[in-house]
Amino acid sequence: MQRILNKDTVSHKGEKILVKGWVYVRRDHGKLIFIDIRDRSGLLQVVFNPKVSADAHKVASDLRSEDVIEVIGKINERPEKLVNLKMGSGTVEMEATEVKILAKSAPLPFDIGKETLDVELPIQLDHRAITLRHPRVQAIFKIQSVIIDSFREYLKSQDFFEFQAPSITPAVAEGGSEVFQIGYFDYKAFLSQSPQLYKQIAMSAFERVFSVNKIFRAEPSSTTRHLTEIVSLDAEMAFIQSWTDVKDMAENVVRFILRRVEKMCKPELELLKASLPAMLLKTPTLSLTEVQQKIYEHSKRDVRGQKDLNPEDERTICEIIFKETGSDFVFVYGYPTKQKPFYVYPNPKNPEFNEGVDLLCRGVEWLSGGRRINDYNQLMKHVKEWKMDPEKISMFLDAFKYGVPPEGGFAFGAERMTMQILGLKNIREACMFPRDMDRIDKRLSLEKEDV
Ligand code: AMO
Repeated sequence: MQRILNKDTVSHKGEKILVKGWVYVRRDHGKLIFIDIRDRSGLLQVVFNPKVSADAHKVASDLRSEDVIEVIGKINERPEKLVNLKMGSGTVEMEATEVKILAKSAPLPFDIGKETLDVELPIQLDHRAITLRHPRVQAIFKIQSVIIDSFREYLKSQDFFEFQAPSITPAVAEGGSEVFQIGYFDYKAFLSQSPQLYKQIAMSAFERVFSVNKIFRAEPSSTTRHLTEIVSLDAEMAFIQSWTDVKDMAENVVRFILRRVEKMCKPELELLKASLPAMLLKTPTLSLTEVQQKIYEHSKRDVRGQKDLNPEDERTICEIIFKETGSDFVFVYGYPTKQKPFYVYPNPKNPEFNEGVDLLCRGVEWLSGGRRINDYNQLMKHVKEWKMDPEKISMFLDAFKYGVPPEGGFAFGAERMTMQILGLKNIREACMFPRDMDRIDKRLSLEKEDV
């Protein structure tokens, strides 16, 4: 007999079919036993009635959460008052005639059969193999997969070419100390902080490129918005007229992603009680100086002249913009040139400030990008001023030596995007296997205690 997925059982009413999956919840109602069986498509209620099969009922009475079973039975329509619309198969149930145990589960450390997982996040992460089975947790990663697919789909529709960036690099692209140094045979190398230099090289050959790559940041602090291993969604495009072309492309990508998530992830969004962020036809766009002035006027906190926005500033400006316009997004451009990496294009009218741009959503920055320097001599000047070793980035510099048009690009962190779209409180919820300064699968502090 061929296996039918739970979600497809509704089109097999009156038929005897085979389903397979994990015991999600078991309820004993006197003589009747109800089991919600979970497979990759969702849940199905199976009823074990001793009058229908005494053998199947006997097996069912010993089943535990997460036992893996296969069941043969008849699909019956549920009486109207017992229809459960929260379940994809909620208009039907199976009346079991045979059941076989494929694998037994050990007792679970906590109950995962409830609608919300009442377990603190660190404990959830300690037991990731189990918590990944919870429908709410699964919904987060189903949506994340749609976000990443949609990023690819939109950029391909705009004639971008996907390339693979390396993870082992000879130099630090983004500057700063957030870099993991690795031993590379007898040499020193780094885990990639960003595919930045490689996407610019690839752009110089293919015009429009994107990549979906792991990046690594040695973030020395534990916050709700930082990971050490991140999925970076990067794009770079040649022949731009202005940094605003880059901003507009980024905005179109976000709009497309939001539309796709809305269309394809309705049950998951409902399960997570998530409402998508509001994006206007034109996202409000302000310079850093204007943002700082607004923060001053609204909250009397004087951050004017600061080199960057801190997390509180990001939250405040998002609140102000939401109140003023209804937009959950705001672009902020024009950062102090010296504050940003060497490749960012200084504003020709006011070179103290650059043509870099960030996109904030619901209080958190989730994208950076902007126009880049494409003139070789100007780039070399910055390489010197930023005290970089030209030898280490010679492949990158070669691209510019041999002619690169005006260009720019941007990058999103997939986890930040997922977190902000779904209104999650901690970025670790938006990463299947999060790494931070305290955790690589297990908590490192616990490892130390073991030693
Ligand atoms: P930036 O360093 O701002 O820019 O990173 C781009 C985006 O990556 C995400 N991100 C992170 N997410 C979680 N944890 C972290 N530690 C972390 N660090 C970064 C954020 C951020 O907006 N090369 C430029 C991009 C460009 O100009 O194209 C860059 O890496 O969502």
